[in-house]
Amino acid sequence: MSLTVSILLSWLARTDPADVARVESRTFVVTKRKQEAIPTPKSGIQGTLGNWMSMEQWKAAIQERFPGCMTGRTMYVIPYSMGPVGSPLSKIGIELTDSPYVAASMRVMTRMGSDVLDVLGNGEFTKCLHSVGSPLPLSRPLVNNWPCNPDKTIVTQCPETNEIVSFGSGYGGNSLLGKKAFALRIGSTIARKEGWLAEHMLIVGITNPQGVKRYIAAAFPSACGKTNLAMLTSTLPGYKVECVGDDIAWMRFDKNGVLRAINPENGFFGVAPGTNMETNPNAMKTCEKNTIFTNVAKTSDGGVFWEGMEKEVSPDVSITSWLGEEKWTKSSGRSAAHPNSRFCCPASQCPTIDPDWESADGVPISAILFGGRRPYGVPLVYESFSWRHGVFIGASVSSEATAAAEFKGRVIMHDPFAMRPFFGYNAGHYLEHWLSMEKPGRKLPKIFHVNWFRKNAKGGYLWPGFGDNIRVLDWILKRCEGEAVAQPSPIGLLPKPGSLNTDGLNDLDFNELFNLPQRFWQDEVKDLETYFSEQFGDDLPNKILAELQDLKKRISHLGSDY
Ligand code: GTP
Ligand code: SPV
Ligand code: MN
Repeated sequence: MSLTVSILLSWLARTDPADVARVESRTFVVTKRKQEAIPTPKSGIQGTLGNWMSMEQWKAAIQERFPGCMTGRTMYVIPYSMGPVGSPLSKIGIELTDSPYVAASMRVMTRMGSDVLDVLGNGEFTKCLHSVGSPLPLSRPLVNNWPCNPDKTIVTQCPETNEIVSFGSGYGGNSLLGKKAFALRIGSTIARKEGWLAEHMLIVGITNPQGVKRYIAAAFPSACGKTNLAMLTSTLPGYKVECVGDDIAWMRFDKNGVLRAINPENGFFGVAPGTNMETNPNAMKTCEKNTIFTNVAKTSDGGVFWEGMEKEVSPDVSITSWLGEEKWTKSSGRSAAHPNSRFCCPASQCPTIDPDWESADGVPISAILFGGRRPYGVPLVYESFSWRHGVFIGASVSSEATAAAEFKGRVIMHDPFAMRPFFGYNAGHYLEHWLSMEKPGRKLPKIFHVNWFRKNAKGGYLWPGFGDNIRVLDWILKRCEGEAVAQPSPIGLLPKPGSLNTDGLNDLDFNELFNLPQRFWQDEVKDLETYFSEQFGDDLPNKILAELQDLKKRISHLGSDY
């Protein structure tokens, strides 16, 4: 594959089925002291808030893997900027890789090229080293022409030396090192030092029918709807929704106390399945050209296909699945595209890209949303009582496991701030950092929790989602304007009856969407008590524990009809 060709046309990459997602169990933060990297779990408990490696283990792991690992391959040297080249908020990295797929994808996802070196001069940059770990001649059979080395895969970040070293996987966040490894893991450590926030959040601008524009940032775990919310097409008339970013936000308070956000990325690496002209027409238009597809299916007329595109392919084309199965049909029982298949395309191609998406100052954030896939008990939307309660809500985020990492099944997993796989330092210290943002003179954004994924007894979604999520954003914007459309409940502020615009939604079961089953919330609190004490141990900030105790007291008053 040649670099120039791949950015003019679209390209379909199919990976070795052994290399299809981030590998959390093989991702490590390297520090001198373990407590810097991860909280100390209760004794006998396996920690889930990241993995730590010592400097010595790291050096040994590199020594074991890297000598000779690029033999016979081309090494690409990729200078890149996270954030617009030369902006004071931007950071520079240089990635060495032996994967042309990575070089081409980084060209889309970051600002890459020699102008980055001009800006860098003798300045500081994050050193990124990546190899697919498959020197020539091959010692392992090549599957789908996708070299990788799953047995030896590791993704390591060392904040103290400002280095990222990744081996064995060519996939997504494992190899496009500007994304999760730099912008979140290394980024969060720099942010803590410098007093700002590096977050797993989309950024979206919404202009209401009165012409008032506000920006919202939202943290949802992987495959929980960030890209979709960032590119939302409103089903309510008169709203304009514009996209600043779909995955990562770097945010800092300016001298006027306003939280301002930039999207450090230059492209979207979006989940393909489920994306179509009804759910996300903007994403479909963004990936029409100059796109690198990974693990989607292809059609006999030269197009792409994935689950959700059934209405968008002509019935006379034949489909080749991501596994290369020709004349694929649904009756095979296997999916055409891998559930974590992706499109990688330039943000500038998004029809709703915000005019300020590259603004050096960032955009002002009025509200922060947390959310996840919660099939039971968690209402469509609620607002925090305070910043501190909002940080508690962020710390309590849970979601059904998804295909974006190696987990199997539909278990509900804790994912504080949607950052569990991406913390670059001790998650307890991270919560402290968030709590410390509350300072006099700052205009703190309001904090909300949303859940598009509550289900009815038959297993169907109670809420239509996608473009109809504007109805929830509309309520949130009203709250930002100070409108009295909220009423207290034990878990937070809920919409007052009639304040959520549900015009035209006929079969909505409002009670099922908003009720707070006491039993569910008692279990939720119990589970959080166990989770916080087992996983964060002494690193849990007292204020978070106090919020949990307050919630426990409040839900004891829950009646059966809430
Ligand atoms: P990552 O890129 O992995 O971080 O995921 P993401 O958070 O950007 O999620 P994305 O927007 O790609 O959505 C993931 C899946 O959830 C897709 O299959 C979507 O079609 C589906 N989805 C997104 N928003 C909604 C919604 O409002 N309702 C429902 N039911 N599904 C949604
Ligand atoms: C995610 O898993 O949150 C992604 C995909 O956006 S990856 O870049 O592989 O991390
Ligand atoms: Mn996404």
